[in-house]
Amino acid sequence: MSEQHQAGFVNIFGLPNAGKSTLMNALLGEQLAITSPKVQTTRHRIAGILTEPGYQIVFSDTPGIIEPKYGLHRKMMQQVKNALEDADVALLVHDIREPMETLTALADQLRLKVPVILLLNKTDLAKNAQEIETLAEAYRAQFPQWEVLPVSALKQADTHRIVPLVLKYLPEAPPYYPDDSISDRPVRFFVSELIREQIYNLYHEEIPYHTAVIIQSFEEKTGLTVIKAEIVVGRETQKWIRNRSGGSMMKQVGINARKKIEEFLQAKVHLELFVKVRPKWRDNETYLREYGYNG
Ligand SMILES: Nc1nc2c(ncn2[C@@H]2O[C@H](COP(=O)(O)OP(=O)(O)OP(=O)(O)O)[C@@H](O)[C@H]2O)c(=O)[nH]1
Ligand SMILES: [Mg+2]
Repeated sequence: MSEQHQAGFVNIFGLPNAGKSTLMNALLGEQLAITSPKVQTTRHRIAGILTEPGYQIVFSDTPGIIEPKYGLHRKMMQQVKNALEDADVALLVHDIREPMETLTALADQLRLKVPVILLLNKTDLAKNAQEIETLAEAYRAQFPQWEVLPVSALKQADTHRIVPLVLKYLPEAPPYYPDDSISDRPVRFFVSELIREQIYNLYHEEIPYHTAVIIQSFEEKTGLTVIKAEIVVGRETQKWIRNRSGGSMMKQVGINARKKIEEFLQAKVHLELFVKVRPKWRDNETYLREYGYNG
């Protein structure tokens, strides 16, 4: 008799800032998707592959669901739609501080055809266990067709309960990827994301939303990886160059990003960053394609 093996696609979706990327990283035990306190941090759908004896789960982290305002947003939402259509199971991540009604609208909008596991996230911010239980009961009553599980992605509380729930719905199938694959994205993509993460974490207000990061060259020399990256900005601004205390913010982005890239590549890295001004790139089809937002 052949051994049983389950495999399938699990899409992680929800509102901006719900904790989707933090959750995917927790499930994989690896920082694959970038996270930040700002909404709309994730711009691309990213697969993270979990391979264990008996099963392989291909998780997809997606951008938060928003009302599209720019060409960039439309591309992001198309990626969310695509991700939903090919999922075996959907993990719907919901910040417990957000009202329940936001999910009602979302459920209608997306007309879910796949089984849904609703993750009530950020339980570490609840007052006590009773509050969490009361919330969970209310969501179960409202969405009886969904599995409801309270978790904290950040503190990894009860996140170990997610995979067993997913396996209830995953079909029997051979693995889709070799057992040493961790993602569907090339190394360069992760390098550009790690730079973008620092921009999101260090710059305030609107600035990160006007940026894209492009890796121009990536050379592995003996003992050193030399990376040149361009930071595309929507408009010229002094804020790019100086922070409040007059220091160089871009320099700090470079220092922090290099550390994260070295961890990721397990190699010494020399990182050079250049700023390029391209007004209105977020609405320019050619630029969007060039920067990898293919929809
Ligand atoms: N306290 C707490 N914070 C969390 C938890 N999960 C995520 N966060 C924080 O919430 C913020 C957003 O997390 P992300 O993982 O970037 O959220 P996201 O849903 O991927 O956001 P977008 O990609 O912008 O749609 C970050 O500051 C996280 O550290 C949690 O369980 N508890
Ligand atoms: Mg994200």
